[in-house]
Amino acid sequence: MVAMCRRYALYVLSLAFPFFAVAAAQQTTLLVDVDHRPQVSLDGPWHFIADPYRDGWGGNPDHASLRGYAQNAHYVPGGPLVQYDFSRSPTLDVPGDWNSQKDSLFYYEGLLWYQRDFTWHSKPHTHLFLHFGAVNYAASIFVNDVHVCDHEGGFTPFDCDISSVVKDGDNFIVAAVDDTRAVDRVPTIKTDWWNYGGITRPVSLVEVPDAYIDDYSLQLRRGTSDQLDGYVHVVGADAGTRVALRIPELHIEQSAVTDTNGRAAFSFTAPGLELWSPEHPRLYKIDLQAGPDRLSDDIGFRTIEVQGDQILLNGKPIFLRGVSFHDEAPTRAGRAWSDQDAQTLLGWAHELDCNFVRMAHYPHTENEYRLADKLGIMVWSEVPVYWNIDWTDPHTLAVAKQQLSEMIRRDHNHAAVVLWSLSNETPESPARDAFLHQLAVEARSEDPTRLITSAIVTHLHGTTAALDDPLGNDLDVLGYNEYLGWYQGSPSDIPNYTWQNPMGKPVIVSEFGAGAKAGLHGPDTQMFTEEYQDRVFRQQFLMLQKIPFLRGMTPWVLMDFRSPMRQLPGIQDDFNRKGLVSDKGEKKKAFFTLQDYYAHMQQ
Ligand code: GCB
Repeated sequence: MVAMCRRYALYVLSLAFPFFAVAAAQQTTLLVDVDHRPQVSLDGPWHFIADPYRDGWGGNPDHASLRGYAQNAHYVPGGPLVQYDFSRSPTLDVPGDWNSQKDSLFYYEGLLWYQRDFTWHSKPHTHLFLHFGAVNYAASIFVNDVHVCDHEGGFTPFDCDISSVVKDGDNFIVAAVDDTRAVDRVPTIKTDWWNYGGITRPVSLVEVPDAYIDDYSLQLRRGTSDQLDGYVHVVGADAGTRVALRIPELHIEQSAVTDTNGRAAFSFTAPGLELWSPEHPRLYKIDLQAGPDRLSDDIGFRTIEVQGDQILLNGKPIFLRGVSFHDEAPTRAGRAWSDQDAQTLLGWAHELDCNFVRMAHYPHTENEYRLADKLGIMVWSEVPVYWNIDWTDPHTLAVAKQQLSEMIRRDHNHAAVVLWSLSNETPESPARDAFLHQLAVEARSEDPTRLITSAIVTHLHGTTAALDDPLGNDLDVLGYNEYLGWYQGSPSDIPNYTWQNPMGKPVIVSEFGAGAKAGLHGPDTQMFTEEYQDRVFRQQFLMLQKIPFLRGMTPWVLMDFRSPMRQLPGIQDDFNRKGLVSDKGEKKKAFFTLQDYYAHMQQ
């Protein structure tokens, strides 16, 4: 993590931005715990122009004077020729993907320009950041016609320092957002989920003092029950600046000074500390202060480690009763972002008696992680290195590393997060191994306190599942996906399969499942009925309970989600139907079967 503070600011700038031929912008940063800072929300209606021909980037060389939608041009009757005008253009709600807001944009993938005005009165000795919770996929941001930052990757936040361009009074923002799928992107061309485009998470203005805390971490040291280690990183502070850390409920007051890198290190004993666990999700209020900057957070303390094929939480073996889910908005479809979305999704997981969730296949909205901290639900958090991406392109590796670093940086203070996942179902090859090895090294150097995993395809040799993918050598916990009874074989054969674990590491079955249309009933041999799905779950349990090294499961999937790969009319209608709950919130039979199984599971 030490390395991360220094390295972090550099990599965003170094990423090429192949789709945007514009002057280089400043780099972005990522302010940790921005939700606990005072913010001015910029959520609400933003004007938009869909630009499939990319004309806003100056696509027409004969009309040089018309180039650049970054300008806030207005059409004036009787005035000069102007061929766009944001103020006359329709609006989209921010946050929100564009596909689920306008019928005309349902299948739209490409470039779309957003614009909104704001007023601002700066205070002396401050910096102003423009914060985006997530923009899918690539964003180029302009304030008052100045190109302020670029960002690539659709599921992590970024902050642009706009202090030097903001004016006293009226200002405007233009955001060029491009969700074109491409071979060098992460994810790449094909995924089994909807490529929801747009400014999908909240936007705000965040004012901080000239010297400000951009990152911190406080973790329980493995093998102890009261030893806390961490750091606070301050930007713009002289070496020797005093940083105070308080935990009022434990009567702890500590202080340290920044080094030449702006980093103040902490290490102290916290007598009487109560540990975080699913049964007792204890969070403590942590107050930080560096000069005039103050920040608070609610943090839990626990250890997570591996011993042989066991996973230990706070030193004791634990079984992870989980479920996988997409960041899909319950009952309205589209990308999830609100507190209500988080409460519904994690509320269902809680009802299932889960102590664990797999947030598939990319970093979810941060409010889900905060709620998981409060509810005591452990989290598997993943980057969208999905299926067969380009293992040899340096840009692809850079953008995968960037998304991994941003995920870890944003979420490393959430006790709920126990596993960082590097990938999902990647086909075996030496190039893949080399690529994912680099991600594993990166994750370990940035966060040595958590476990590393991946979801791997299970290869079957007859009725034997041999967990021997070489990727396992880089992991602490092996995730294996299998679809016995759906894509592979019949449900009646599932209990005949046996599992081998040559690496001797803990195993999570990270996916199994079957499709069912809510309300479609019939014989349990008929695919897409609730009865068929339910039978697959029951048969899976007969097999899973015989695997001696199984340490958890995250069946696929909590709720139906949109995917253009799922076309069957009257049944799928653009939804992957493997949900235990339908996209309308109807619980299927298998929901109650899993609930019952977890409720009776011996720990
Ligand atoms: C998988 C993928 C997941 C798909 C699922 C399915 O193996 O990891 O993203 O949605 O199968 O439903 O086929």
